[in-house]
Amino acid sequence: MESPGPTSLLPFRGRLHDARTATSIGRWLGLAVVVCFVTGLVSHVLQHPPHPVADALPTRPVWGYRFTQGLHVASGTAAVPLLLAKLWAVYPRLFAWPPVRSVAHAWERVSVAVLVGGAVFELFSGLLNIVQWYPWPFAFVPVHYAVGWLLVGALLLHLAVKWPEIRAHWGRRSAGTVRLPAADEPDRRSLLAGVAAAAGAVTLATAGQSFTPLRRLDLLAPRHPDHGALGVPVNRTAAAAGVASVREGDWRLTVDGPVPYELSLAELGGWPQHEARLPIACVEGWSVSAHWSGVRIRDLLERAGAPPGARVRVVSLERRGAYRVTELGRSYARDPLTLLALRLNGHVLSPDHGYPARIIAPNRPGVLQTKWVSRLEVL
Ligand SMILES: Nc1nc2c(c(=O)[nH]1)N[C@H]1C(S)=C(S)[C@@H](COP(=O)(O)O)O[C@H]1N2
Ligand SMILES: [Mo]
Repeated sequence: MESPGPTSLLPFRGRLHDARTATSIGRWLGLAVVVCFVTGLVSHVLQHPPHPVADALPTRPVWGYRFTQGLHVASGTAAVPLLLAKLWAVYPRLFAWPPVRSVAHAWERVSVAVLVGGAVFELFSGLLNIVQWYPWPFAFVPVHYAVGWLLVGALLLHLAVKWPEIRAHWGRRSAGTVRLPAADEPDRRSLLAGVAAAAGAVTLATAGQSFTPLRRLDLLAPRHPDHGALGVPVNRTAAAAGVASVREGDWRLTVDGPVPYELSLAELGGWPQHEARLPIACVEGWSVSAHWSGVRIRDLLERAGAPPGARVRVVSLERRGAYRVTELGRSYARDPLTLLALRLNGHVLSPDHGYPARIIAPNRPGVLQTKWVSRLEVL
């Protein structure tokens, strides 16, 4: 047997575990990771805006978050089969001997450990979040976000270290110059076609949760755009949120500001009602467009004597829960499409959709579209 060079995989007898396979799968996986990271950043900024931009978040296009978050979950889902295939292609390197050849090599192995660990963690935690299963003691959002940076850092390092190999195997013709068995090429093509088919299949079977034209194919996603009262899925029901059914006469909207006031539901219904076609776009990837009507937030603020650049705190009837209090920055608060919605798709809100009143705003993560609103506070 030919004596293996330091980076050679030859001592391992299995075929196709070579740099060419790793590069071919790696570029698709890399693309998925980059798309996932960028769209994840968008989601982070919209959900937890840093102070300087909190009042200037873009409210157009109204479907912006629907698009980026759909892409976030779709690229993460497609990355699962790609990551498995990539790990299969490179796993013999785990057993390369000697395990550490130099200080530089030791660092490379550390970076690969971070890369693999980070990628597995991000995809696994993201998938479990989509099905709302949290079998871990930490908060999902901050950890998923922090590990995303770690992963991208390790990926950049990996690309830099592997650049010569990546370049040698990137194009079609370069195969000849790096002396890989030519007989492997048809099998490699079959393998890559299989991996592409797997990634395509999981994407097609889930994309319908946010891309409604594909909803008939939505077989694997936990939410279906057609399931739910009034044609809109429900992420957290009133029962799950511990919100008792609200009796019309008991509910009051309190608006706190320079000129505080209260409104009954009947009084609110007497205000000018505005309509908007806006999506609910959940961070978990599902989204649907819906027809809403209700009172403009900016009208309610004006009556409270709020200055034009005011922000608002929105408080729900919900007693506990991370999403019972949210804030509308200035750009949302003054947007004519931001409503305290009373109706959805032509009907009074259902209890699960936030009866009697909820927030709906353009280009806003679903998690911030607060249901069961009882109070607005001018900030
Ligand atoms: N008060 C309150 N509002 C809430 C939530 C919540 O748990 N509590 N969940 C949010 C989430 S995560 C989403 S995606 C949307 C879903 O709205 P829907 O159930 O009407 O589709 O409501 C949001 N509003
Ligand atoms: Mo959500």
